[in-house]
Amino acid sequence: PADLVQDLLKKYPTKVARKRAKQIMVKEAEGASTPEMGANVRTIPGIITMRGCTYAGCKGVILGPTRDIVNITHGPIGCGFYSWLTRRNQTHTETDADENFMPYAFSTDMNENDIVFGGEKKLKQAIKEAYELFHPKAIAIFSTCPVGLIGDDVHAVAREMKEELGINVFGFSCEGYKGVSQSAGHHIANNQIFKHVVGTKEEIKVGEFKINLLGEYNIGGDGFEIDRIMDKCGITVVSTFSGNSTYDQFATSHTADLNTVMCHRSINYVAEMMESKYGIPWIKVNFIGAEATAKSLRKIAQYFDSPKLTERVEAVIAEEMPEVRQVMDDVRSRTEGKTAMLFVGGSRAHHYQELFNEIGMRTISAGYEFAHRDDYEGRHVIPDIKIDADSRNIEELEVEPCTKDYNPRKTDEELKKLDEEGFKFKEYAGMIPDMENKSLVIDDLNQYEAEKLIEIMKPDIFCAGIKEKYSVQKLGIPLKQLHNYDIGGPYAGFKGAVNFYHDIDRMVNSKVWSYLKAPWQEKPELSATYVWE
Ligand code: CFM
Ligand code: HCA
Repeated sequence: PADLVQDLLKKYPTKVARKRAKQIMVKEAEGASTPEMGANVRTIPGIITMRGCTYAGCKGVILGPTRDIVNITHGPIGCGFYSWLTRRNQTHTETDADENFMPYAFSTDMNENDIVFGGEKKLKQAIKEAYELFHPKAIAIFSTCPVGLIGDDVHAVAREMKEELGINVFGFSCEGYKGVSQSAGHHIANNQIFKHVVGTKEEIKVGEFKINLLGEYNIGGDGFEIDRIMDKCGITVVSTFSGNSTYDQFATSHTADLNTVMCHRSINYVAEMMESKYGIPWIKVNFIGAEATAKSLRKIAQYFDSPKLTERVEAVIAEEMPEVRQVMDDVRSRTEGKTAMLFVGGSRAHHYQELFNEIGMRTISAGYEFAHRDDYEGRHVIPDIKIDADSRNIEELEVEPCTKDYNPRKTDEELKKLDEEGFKFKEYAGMIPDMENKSLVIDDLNQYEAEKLIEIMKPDIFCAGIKEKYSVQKLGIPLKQLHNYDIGGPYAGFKGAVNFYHDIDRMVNSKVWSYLKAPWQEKPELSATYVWE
């Protein structure tokens, strides 16, 4: 693998190679100390990155899947269009009378005139128009690059409109260039939702075991499958941030007794702030993979420490697993030993390794587009992460315990008991510890390196997004989109695992890929063989 890294870097100018080397790592043997992973730094100009922008992370990712807030993009129409349901997050209203604005793309459609004379008037007009047409509970404004460049004050407009219309109106300074990737957009989104919405309404959903599901965005219906399982277990999901969510779910989320975090990268901020302000502890969970789902359910049951819940969770697992095992074993007979590469976002490159393991497939290389060091190495490295100018750009909220609603959910004795049982709060071990020895970890992979990696390591499947899909498939390697799932999904929970096994089986065992010739197959001088030890 060390030679492989040299191979990947040798075409680069020296300075570029030196920078990229910090973001490429060979997983060392178990127990050996993990070197620092370079992450959350600017992409080198000229490199074709897989990343997206801060606006995409705020508007598209975090607020995109929520249905009854009118989300207005203040900017050119392309930004609004790009972030409009392109991630295939689904939603179901509870009754026909409930609002669902997700099929709409609201935008101020900024043009040259607005850039020269300012866009605030147009923004006010758009907010009024949206209000008159839809009478929503809330309106959110999202800033695109030109907004920050010309200095439109979206927050002043929001305050004025809130006063005038009597509904909640708030803005996001999530200009595309604000951070080094979409990750900055998550943080900006989390801050504003926390400041303007969380804790603003009294309890609506009651139940004995109440949780929030943080960092689950209902791509391909994943959230529906998790809700089905929770329902069966008798666990009440007060709010989901933000798959299939509503304004009232966010507003009442402080009434849950446990925060469970799926995508650590995008939402650990909300989990932390809710703990400080309301005393709600958080745990990391993962519902990608049948075994991981069972483990996460057991962890939730352990937290609530109720024999009734534990019994029910065990009964659900016992009921769901036989079908999963049957398909797992059957598919495994055809997928065992095949290899995968995963280069996705800030959490799925890790989570999906579980599903591949379940059908005997090995992840030989993986990486995130925009995760931070803690997502690679584990949360224990957070105190050592250098805060650079790009991160300092993003507001860090000071959060105090709420005088009205702060309520530690567990007594000291209860915490001690959990601790003795080995129960860990606020823990995320990161992707690298779960990876096989000698696998290759690469942050912010780019087009050039992707092609090179495929040429050398020839995986049986490559997982990434739409920008990578066709260039990879032209190399004769099937590409599974793990952002929008192509047309598949859900992949979460028990039923999702079954769907995934079937889809991967079809892809890695299809003959069609062998008919495609990659450039190095036509010109053997481009060929190389990678030997896995
Ligand atoms: Fe979290 Fe996500 Fe992801 Fe993400 Fe994303 Fe996404 Fe993703 Mo695309 S919040 S980090 S910014 S799990 S949109 S639903 S699929 S890159 S791995
Ligand atoms: C985003 C959204 C995205 C893009 C996916 C892709 C998503 O980053 O703005 O490149 O295919 O999941 O839709 O991550």
